[in-house]
Amino acid sequence: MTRTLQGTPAADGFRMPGEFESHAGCWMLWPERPDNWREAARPAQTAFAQVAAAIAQFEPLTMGVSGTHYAAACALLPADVRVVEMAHDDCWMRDVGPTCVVNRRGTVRGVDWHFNAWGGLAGGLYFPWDQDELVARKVLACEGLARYRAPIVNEGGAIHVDGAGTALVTEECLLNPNRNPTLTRAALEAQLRAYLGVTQVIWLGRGVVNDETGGHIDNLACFVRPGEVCLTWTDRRRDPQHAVSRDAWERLRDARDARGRRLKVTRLPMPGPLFLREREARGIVPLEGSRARRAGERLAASYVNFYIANRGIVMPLLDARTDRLAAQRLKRLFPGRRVVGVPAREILLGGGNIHCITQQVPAGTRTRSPSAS
Ligand code: KQY
Repeated sequence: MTRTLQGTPAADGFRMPGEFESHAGCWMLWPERPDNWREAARPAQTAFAQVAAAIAQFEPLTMGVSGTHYAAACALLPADVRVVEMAHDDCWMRDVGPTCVVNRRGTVRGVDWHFNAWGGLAGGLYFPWDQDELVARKVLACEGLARYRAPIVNEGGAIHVDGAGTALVTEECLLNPNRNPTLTRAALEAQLRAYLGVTQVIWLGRGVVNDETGGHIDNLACFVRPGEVCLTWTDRRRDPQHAVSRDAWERLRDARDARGRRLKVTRLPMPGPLFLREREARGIVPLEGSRARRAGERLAASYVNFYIANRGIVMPLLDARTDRLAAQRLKRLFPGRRVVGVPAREILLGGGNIHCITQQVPAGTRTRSPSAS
């Protein structure tokens, strides 16, 4: 069990650190559901195992796996990955895991948002999601970290922070009535201030075209460090993504961060456009109540969906025509880190990418206190 705290992180002197700050480790969940992952999730499991192995080179990695898949997952994962039995509805640890916050003394705590499968019964991706809803609490219990229960629906992929007072979000996602229909923009900002410890929220418009999360920021743009953002970009004017990225670029150009600075914005070329193939669609077993996938539909492919590990970047390889250029840009953006590419089309077919399937636990001086303080 983990201790649930009253109050809020900001009131208690906690803030969400940037992903580029030091980590104690990273958590993932194992892909299993055949209505989202083709061929009984086997190709996705290979891809997830490769991501886990890549991250484990840089920091401790824990994989949550259902009892049914436990032995098979252990056989695919490298020995240095910790495997724990954990029920879940799907495997998007970024969204169902805790958002960790730290204070000046190095104490780490976790925020447990309400989760409704990216839209609940009004456009969500599956039902039920009760096991996903328990994941953050279980991770915090395993880590010995105290928990704040936030009173809003939110996902880790819907927020990025610079760790220095600024949050980056999209209107498409946070203002979607299928998340928190009674909350205004101002009320949502107040919740982000309280639970992330930020003072400035930068609102972009829409997310990546056809992103089934309803426009998560983590597929569109992220902080590289305070004062610096990278943004998914296409020069193809007829591609609907062009207007989306252009609008984001203009908003970022006009924005100021929590310290009043202008942001430096680097454009990361987009792969594709990429589409779901007939053969891939055939391998998915449709289930009533889950989002159907159709051959020919556009995939929300973006290199921005990478994971920042201690001394490393784990990036998705998605398109042989653009992978190298994206990797070069990332190397320039993160000079102190080794860029490792993992073939990630199978993850993309499930609706997200490497950032969406990972969740970091920041380094602290007291991450495992017995009283979960
Ligand atoms: O963008 C993310 N953080 C998660 C993607 C979820 C896709 C669900 N099929």
